[in-house]
Amino acid sequence: MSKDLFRKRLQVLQKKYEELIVRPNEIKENGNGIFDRYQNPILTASHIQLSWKYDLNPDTNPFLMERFGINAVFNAGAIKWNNSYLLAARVEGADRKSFFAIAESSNGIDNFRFWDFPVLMPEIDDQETNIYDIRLVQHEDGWIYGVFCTERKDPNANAGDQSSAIAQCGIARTKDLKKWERLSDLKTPSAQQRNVVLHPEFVNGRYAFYTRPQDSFIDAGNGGGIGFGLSESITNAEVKEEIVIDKRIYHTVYELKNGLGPAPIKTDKGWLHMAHGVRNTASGFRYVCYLFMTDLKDLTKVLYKPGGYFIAPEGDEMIGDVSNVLFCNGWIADNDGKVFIYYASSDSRMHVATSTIEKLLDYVMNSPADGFTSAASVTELNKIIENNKGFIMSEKSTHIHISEKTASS
Ligand code: M1P
Repeated sequence: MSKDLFRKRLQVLQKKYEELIVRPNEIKENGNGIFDRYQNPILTASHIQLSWKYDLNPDTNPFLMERFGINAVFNAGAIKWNNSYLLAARVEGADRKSFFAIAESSNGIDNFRFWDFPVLMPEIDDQETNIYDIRLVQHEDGWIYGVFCTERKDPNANAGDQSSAIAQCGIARTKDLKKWERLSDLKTPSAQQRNVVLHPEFVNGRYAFYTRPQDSFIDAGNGGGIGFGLSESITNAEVKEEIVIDKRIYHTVYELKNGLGPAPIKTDKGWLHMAHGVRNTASGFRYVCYLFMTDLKDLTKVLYKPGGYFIAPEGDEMIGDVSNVLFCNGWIADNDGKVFIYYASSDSRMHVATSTIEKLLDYVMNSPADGFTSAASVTELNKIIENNKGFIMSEKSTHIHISEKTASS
């Protein structure tokens, strides 16, 4: 390709890239009243800077080929920092290795732009193969922690088995999200760990972790559930006892496995948690997210837990590298009560949904809990329908017409 053609192709690529980055995001109308979804994903593989994917030197890359393929951008941790909304995204290369990269936006819903370089996370040993799903936590000890999954080939795998892996929890800390200090991996009594989250406050002077004990890499086995445990130290973190605070239950959206999402948000009513639940279907695993609330003093006590999911993949979100997955490991609560929920769809791209603390508390505290049987669901539904008698809008009216019962109440 001539240098002229090279230049023209580069101009087109740059124009398309800029258009994508500055594209405004709008709320999708007619939401469920609990949160709003937005029209566009906020981060995709196309949001990766050209300088990462291409060798931009016409002498060494005359065809202006992509040299470093990016497959997906998903499962981002989130933090509000210096008045900006930062996402630590899981960027997965075409080579299947994941790494973290920080993308920044001034409003939290669009214009997310990656910083110049991805995070160079120090390795803990030469067996660490893949890192992913970071949770960012501003801890009261003054550090920002990144708690993530670190994966190694299972040393006990049969000869020829190139898939079995051991997942554990990696821990790193930073003051500026650029330079990271790697600490020892978390030790727990469980064979494998994924979806570990650091609680933002000390508990009786100790660091508190939410864990997800599991027996093997894919299956929770006899383990599973969202665990909780304390560690004396963060530099050599060890949870000696895991108490399961949110179990897996037969015929629920979290029967196969579950795991905490981001660190919980503190409210005056309790700690608000987002978690994912997984069930198996004829077309593979289905991942959805649900909310629950724990006691402010006793973090192991679940106060409220609505039945079913809070948010599930819909429309285009259902399709991707691993279809039918909605996963969330980042959210930000602003001081004015607005909440930005950063979720990934189908292991492929990032989205935002917005709500408020007031709405999320209303949802968690007033939505019916799971009764665990069809009969219990119908009984609950009948109560709602019964209570709605007299509040039904007139079908003939094109205006909202509230019955006398409302007017007099
Ligand atoms: O592919 C879906 C998700 O699978 C894993 O989640 P879990 O540990 O709950 O099974 C993770 O690899 C996650 O990154 C991924 O989105």
